[in-house]
Amino acid sequence: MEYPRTATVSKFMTLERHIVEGARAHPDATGEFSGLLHALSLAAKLVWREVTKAGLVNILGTTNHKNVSGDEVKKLDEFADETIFKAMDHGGHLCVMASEENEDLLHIPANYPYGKYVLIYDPLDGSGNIDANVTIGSIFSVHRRLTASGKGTMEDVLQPGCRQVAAGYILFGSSMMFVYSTGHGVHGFTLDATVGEFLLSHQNIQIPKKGSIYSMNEGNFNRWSPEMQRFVQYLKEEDKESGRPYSARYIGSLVADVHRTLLYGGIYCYPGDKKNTNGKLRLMYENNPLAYIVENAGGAASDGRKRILDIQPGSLHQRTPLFIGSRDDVSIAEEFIDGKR
Ligand code: P6P
Repeated sequence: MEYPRTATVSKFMTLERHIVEGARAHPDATGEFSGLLHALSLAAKLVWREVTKAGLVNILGTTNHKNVSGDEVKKLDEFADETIFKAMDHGGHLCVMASEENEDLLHIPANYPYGKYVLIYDPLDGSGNIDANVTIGSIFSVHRRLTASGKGTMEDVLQPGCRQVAAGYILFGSSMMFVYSTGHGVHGFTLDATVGEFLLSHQNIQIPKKGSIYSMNEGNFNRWSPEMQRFVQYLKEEDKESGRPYSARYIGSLVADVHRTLLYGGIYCYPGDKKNTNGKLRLMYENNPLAYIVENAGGAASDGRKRILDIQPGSLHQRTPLFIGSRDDVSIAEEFIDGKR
């Protein structure tokens, strides 16, 4: 007898089952990659547990020191960073890690085996919003190592985004979501806390080809180039045929702003300016993983001129401008930035 394949079964497409079934599509899969993603989902739940009680227990506020990017490190930042590292350091999936919170590479402890993957992550993006209970999140990028064996090196880490084998983010908001891609579509899972499982809620996310929302910190307008200023003015002009004016939405949490852009369409921009020619966002653990996700959903991501995923990294914490979202909107932005409009 076979049980009928009812809708109920598909409703319980857990993240774990999705990962395992995805691995079956790769005959040479060893299960190492599945194990890596599963460990990451566990780390996400551990961070979520602390984030949900942050307002009750005294882990809000700052730790009175700054990270390599000069951002004030809040206690949840540190907790998330350590939690992800400790959840990932012993599984034998990784040869090295790197994170926003650490200047140098994060090496696998000597008593644990090395694996063939590299994990680069932003443990808690948008942390400036923690005290205001605004959506924040973790962002991750996975590469296959380049060196043959042993301790991972900077060569293993500083790979262009087009070589990622997986990327994604975890959203800590009104609900907890795990969004990832391994190059075969973008899929979103929402935590059902009653069973402690991530259940498939957004299968094969496709970003609209063009949107009607723009997302950027216009407080920086006067520092932007004339080309960028013209692009913003264009978005605000009345033109029913092209769907303008666009609506402005800006949360100030990159992972939340990009997630909304992924689902609704439009464009998120963090351009360079007179003070910071490369803008604020970091290539390795913000722009690359988000560009991988958005491109796998049919969108685009560039630094205004060049595809984000084609940029050869020079250093671990380097910044690049970011224009990410619907393909048509990113193309229009590039035309303005290039002075063609
Ligand atoms: P601004 C958070 O620190 C962050 O890196 C992103 O999450 C967010 O989008 C950006 O900075 C906000 O920067 O300059 O607009 O405050």
